[in-house]
Amino acid sequence: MSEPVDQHSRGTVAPLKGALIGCGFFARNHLHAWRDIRDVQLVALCDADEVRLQAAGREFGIERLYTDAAALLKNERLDFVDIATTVASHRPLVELAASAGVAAICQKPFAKTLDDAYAMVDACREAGVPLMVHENFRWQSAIQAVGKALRNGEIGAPFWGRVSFRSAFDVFSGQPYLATGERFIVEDLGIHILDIARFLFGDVVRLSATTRTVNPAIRGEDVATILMSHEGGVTSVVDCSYATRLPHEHFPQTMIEVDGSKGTLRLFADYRLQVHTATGTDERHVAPPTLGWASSPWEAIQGSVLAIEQHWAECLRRGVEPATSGRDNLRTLALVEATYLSAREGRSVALSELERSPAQMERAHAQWVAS
Ligand code: NAD
Ligand code: 89V
Repeated sequence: MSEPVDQHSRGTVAPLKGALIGCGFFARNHLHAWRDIRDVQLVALCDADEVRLQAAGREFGIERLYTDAAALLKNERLDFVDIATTVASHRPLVELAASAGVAAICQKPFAKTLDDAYAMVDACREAGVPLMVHENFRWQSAIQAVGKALRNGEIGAPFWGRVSFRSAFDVFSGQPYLATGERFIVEDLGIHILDIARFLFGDVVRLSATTRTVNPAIRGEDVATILMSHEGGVTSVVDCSYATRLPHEHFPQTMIEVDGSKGTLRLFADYRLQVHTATGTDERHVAPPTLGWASSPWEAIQGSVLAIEQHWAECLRRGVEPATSGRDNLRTLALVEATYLSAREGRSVALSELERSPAQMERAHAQWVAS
């Protein structure tokens, strides 16, 4: 993980000016992390809920407060907005930012549908503004360490992998909306685990999935098992559950197994990374960074929020596309849609089925050429 960007304190560049839209449950992590990044200054906050807005403003010492995002974008001179609202407002808010010519970060799930996501990517491309999805799980220090070991060829060419998240942690007390939506684990949590599989093994050609609802108190599915064939030839299993009672609760840790042509890699509980080859077995501790504001058991997620925000600031300054850009996230979102389709219809799904229609592709290409 990169160190905080410190050009501002050296006086070489002006800080990037940002505003946060959405001051709810998860936004506290965004606020703490932005405060840790020295060349970014959050100058304003927005939330439709006046009470939440005032509380966040007081706690983080931010005085310019808005209950309306359009007013925020009209009155403030911003380098970017960070959208941390729930999914229903993502498309209108991203389009609002694009129409104001302001770069945007959007929390996951990026959009309710793939059509909305394509429209958001198009809007930002047409406006010439950068767009990043806050897809933070791949930015956890343990996941980055796994990616680095694979890229370095430590176990040769991977041919099989498993990315696993099994828990019975009560996510509903902090995020009550998770219990009432028609969709749950794949859209909310599986999206991260599918993105990790893409990050480690590349894009997916075909998948087959099952889903189940075990907890009778919720509406959506809380168990999903997905078998995927990746473009480079890796076969992977992504499995997620919020109905799994284990002797030790490891929320929010992701466990990983990878078999390669020269050895095996295992990410065990408590951030123990094991790499085994013919020359021996190496064990590393790949724990999250120690942050003054972190709170158990959220440390790995909180560390990843800081890492993705640092990545955004670096990309914005250098004018390069973030790793989890809107464009990139279309492929993660397609895995979510393919999972639901496969589970619903009881068949395997080729990702090509979810690509844009030829007419849509033609329109997007014409816009791309014109821009
Ligand atoms: P929340 O309901 O606690 O907070 C959302 C806030 O946005 C509310 O205060 C609401 O008033 C405000 N809001 C909604 N629409 C608005 C609009 N149009 N203008 C201004 N304010 C508006 O939700 P949350 O649990 O904080 O989740 C927010 C997002 O973060 C969700 O998309 C969720 O999936 C995501 N999330 C991500 C992670 C992660 O690790 N990446 C973890 C938890 C939640
Ligand atoms: O990351 C998330 O989106 C969260 C949680 C980890 C609780 O599932 O909703």
